[in-house]
Amino acid sequence: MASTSIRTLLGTRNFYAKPVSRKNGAAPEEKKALLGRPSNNLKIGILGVPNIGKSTFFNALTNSSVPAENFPFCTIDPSEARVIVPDNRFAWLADHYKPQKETPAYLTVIDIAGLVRGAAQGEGLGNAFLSHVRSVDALFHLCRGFDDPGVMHVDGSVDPIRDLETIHYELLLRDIDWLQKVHQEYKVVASRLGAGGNAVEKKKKEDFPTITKCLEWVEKGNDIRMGDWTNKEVEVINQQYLLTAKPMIYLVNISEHDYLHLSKEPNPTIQRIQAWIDENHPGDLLIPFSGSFENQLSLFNDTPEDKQMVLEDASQQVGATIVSALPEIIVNGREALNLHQFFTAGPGEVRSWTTRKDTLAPQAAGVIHTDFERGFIMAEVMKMDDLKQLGSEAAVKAAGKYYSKGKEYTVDDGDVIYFKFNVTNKKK
Ligand SMILES: Nc1nc2c(ncn2[C@@H]2O[C@H](COP(=O)(O)OP(=O)(O)OP(=O)(O)O)[C@@H](O)[C@H]2O)c(=O)[nH]1
Ligand SMILES: [Mg+2]
Repeated sequence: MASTSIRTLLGTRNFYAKPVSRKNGAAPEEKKALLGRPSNNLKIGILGVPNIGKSTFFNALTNSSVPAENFPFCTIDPSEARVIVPDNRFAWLADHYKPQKETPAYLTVIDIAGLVRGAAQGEGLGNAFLSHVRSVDALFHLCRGFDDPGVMHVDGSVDPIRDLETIHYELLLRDIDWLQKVHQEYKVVASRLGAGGNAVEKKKKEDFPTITKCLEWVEKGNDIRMGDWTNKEVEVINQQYLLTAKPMIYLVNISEHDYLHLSKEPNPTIQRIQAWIDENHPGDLLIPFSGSFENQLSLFNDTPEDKQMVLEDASQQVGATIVSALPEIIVNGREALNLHQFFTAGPGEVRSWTTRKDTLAPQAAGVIHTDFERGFIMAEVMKMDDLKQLGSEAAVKAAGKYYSKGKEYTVDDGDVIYFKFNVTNKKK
């Protein structure tokens, strides 16, 4: 159960304490540890209140056809699909090497059931829903900004800020409940443990101050991801799978008319939501899109020329360049997950490989094959800009920009790598 302090906050609409900007504070010397799972196979979930176009968006984004009907909780079980990440660097490499096979990077997207007020206490799909949120690594927080009397809203009216607050509040409540339980458990261990205890108990005692700090932070109405945590604290936080630790991108589903006229007419809905983000979650990204427009465009996914014609027609009609919002959404989703790409390139295959930001060369090699990591000798690295500028691998070598990197090398986003490894280096 939530504490009295948060209960008092609950009655007020704007219950968020002023978050501390992540940019504040002295620049730490060591590299900041990342919140979230240390995996290369990360997923982004689509989150929001019911019946606002989440599945419609998912279908348009991933070329799928999950049910998207006009009633709340149309989605119950989550659907998962992969979508190609648009990447000019990959396109350039494919064009340059003209390989037999091209393997781009994918983003894994999950369509989650709608969340209603009271979910943390079991309303709607309640805890089942929250466990779906728990299983993803970042969130597209979708909200409804379109008026359509034909599409019902669970709370009776279109009010995106109310909806955003509903979701934030439920995620926060869930974290508070969770942290209170953990705090209670660790407190008991910490108070009865002198210098003794087994390794698990000692760890709990050691982590207790961080859990206390996190609990105090969320009870004041703050998201975990808005905090300025030390690397040691991040390690503790990452073991708790907290919902408010997940990166979030706000997607506002506006009408087709509003989307087409975005560059010409100020949009009060978008402005209001942007102001709300600036006040409550500074630095988070907002991307407007139109579910119905993207849905129509997706009908032409197999005929890109026709899709282009539709976009050109729309551009002519409104006198502005109209593009699909989906590429920007996908690219930013990948960014929110802190994913990087490195490339292997040759006449056989050009391939984009996904690692988490700050991955060392041997672990990046391990994404290709465990043997590559086990028998890692070196990474031969070209920087994408050098390759593009100098025009060929030979020219990069001649210019002395073909680098040999050892096991301490942190792979950069966009590196083109050839790994050298020794397969006779048997597992111990
Ligand atoms: N006018 C309009 N209707 C939309 C738009 N996007 C979705 N809808 C309609 O809204 C209804 C709900 O869409 P879904 O995509 O199923 O919504 P959802 O958020 O996945 O709903 P749940 O799974 O029940 O939470 C459907 O009737 C859609 O056709 C849009 O951009 N404009
Ligand atoms: Mg749905």
